[in-house]
Amino acid sequence: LAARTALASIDLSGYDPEQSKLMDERCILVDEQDNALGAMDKKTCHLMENINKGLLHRAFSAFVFRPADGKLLLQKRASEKITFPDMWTNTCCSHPLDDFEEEKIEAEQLGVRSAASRKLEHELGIPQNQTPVDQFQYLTRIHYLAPSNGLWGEHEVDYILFITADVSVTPNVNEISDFKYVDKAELQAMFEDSANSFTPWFKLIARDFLFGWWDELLKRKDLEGKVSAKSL
Ligand code: DMA
Ligand code: MN
Repeated sequence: LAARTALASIDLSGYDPEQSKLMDERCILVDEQDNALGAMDKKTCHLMENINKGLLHRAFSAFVFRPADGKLLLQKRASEKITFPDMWTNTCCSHPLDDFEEEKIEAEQLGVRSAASRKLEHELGIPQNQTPVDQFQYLTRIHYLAPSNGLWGEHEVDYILFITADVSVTPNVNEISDFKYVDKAELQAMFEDSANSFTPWFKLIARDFLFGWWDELLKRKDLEGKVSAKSL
C-alpha cells in the first residue's frame, strides 16, 4: 500500500508531549487475513486519511478478571490520549510493536501476549510477573474500523485476550484517569448511564462476545469452587 499511495502525516505539537512521543512506535501492518506486511509508525497508522486508503495494523484488547469475584477491571482513558480520550474501556489495549523481536512472534499469539503484559505494566502499573504471557487466554481476532474524531481513528486486526489474575494497580496518569472493577450488572448500568462514554471497540466486543464469554468464565469458577468443596 505504502508503495502505491502517498501517506498523510501531521504536526503533533498541539498534543501532550508524552503521548506524541509514543506516536513514533512502529506498529505491525497486516492485510485483512492478518498476514504481516511490514511496519509503520503509530501516527501514520491512526490518521483517518490513511485508514481510508486501507492502512491496517495489528492490535490487542486485554481483559483482566479478578479471581475472587470474577469482576472485570475497566480503565478510563486519560484526557492526554490523542485517540479516544476520556472514554471508559476494557482493561488495556495497544499494539504489538515491530520494535521488539518477541512481539513479532505469531506462534501461539506470543507477540500480542508479550505486548499485553508490557502495556498492562505501562498503563496500569501492573508488574509483569502478575500477568505471565502463558496465562492469557486467546479468544478470537476481530477486524474493525472506528473513527475517533475527523482526524484520528482505528483500523485493526484486534486479538482479544482474557486473563484471570490478582493484580496490583498503580495508574500511569498520562494514560488513565480512573479504573474500577465491575460485575455484569454494574457494567450494564454504566452502559445505560448517558454520562459515560465508551470506546467503540469495547462497545462492539461487549455487544458481540463479552457477556457470553464472561458467563463461561464464571461457570468454570463456580465449578472449581464445587470441586474443591467436595474434596474437603
Ligand atoms: C489501541 O489501543 C488498540 C486497540 C485495540 C484499540 P490504545 O489506543 O489504547 O493504544 P495505545 O495506548 O498504545 O495508543
Ligand atoms: Mn491502533
